[in-house]
Amino acid sequence: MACIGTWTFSLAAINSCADQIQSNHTSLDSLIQGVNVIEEDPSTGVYLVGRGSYPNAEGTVQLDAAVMDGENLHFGSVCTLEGYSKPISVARCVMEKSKHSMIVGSGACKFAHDMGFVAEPNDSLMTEETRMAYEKYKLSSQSVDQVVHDTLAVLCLDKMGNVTAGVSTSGPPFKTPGRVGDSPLPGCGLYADNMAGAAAVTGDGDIMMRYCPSYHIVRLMREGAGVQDACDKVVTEMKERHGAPFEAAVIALNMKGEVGASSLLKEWIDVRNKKVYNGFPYSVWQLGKTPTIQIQQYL
Ligand code: SD4
Repeated sequence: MACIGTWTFSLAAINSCADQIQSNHTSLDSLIQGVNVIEEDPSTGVYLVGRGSYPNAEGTVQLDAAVMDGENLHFGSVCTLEGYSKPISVARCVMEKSKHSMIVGSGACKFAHDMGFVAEPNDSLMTEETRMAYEKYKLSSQSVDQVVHDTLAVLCLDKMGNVTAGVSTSGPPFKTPGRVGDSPLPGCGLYADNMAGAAAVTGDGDIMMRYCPSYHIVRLMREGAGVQDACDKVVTEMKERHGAPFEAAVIALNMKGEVGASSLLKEWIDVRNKKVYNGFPYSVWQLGKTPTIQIQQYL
């Protein structure tokens, strides 16, 4: 039993997942509940997740999310969902209650409504902080001071030996309306397969999606690679092929509950408290241990 999540702000999700998994809930139920904790918290929206996220260039919050069940390779995602704060729950419904794997835009909004989710006005998904940032963006036509690429990705392994991956993000602040990143794409933002384990990524999705890193990590594990080696190999390959620096970090979990992480980040500054981390921070829980934040050094 184990779970791992991207960045420091995932700790609340990992705490929730650890509690749920130890209470014999499935990795799928535990993961959705853990991700919902962050999606619903307006104070973590500035990390580009759920309520309180930055809007797109036209002032509309558009969210992407996905979930993948390693037991049967079932997958569900929503892209550019407007008016709903918990996109991963809608993604779960796509996986379990529709005959499709991905629903986007107005179709995703209609699907969410049909599934019983209650739509909110765009304004209630924003906070004073993100409203002001958007006003500043409109005046200067510039992005936020520093382009951020945070995303919440969580991987869980339950007592029954099932692994699940989930991702939720708004994408970059003031993105082009309709832009979809790597997060809701299977094999890119996330992948889970009980034959090997699960992986997920965070960073510049416009670049990372070209490398299908999550599938690649899981495939390497399936072929016998250790979880850390698989992460390092895939990140090294992206770095070499891309040539120029970009933001990328990966997390992975194998069926023994061992975790790995790798990144191209020399440092990460927490926008909330300005704390500087020398590498890529992530949260992890493993059976018998307390959930903690660990830091993966630049590769
Ligand atoms: C994306 N990887 O949409 C996600 C989240 C992110 O800037 O990096 N946003 O590209």
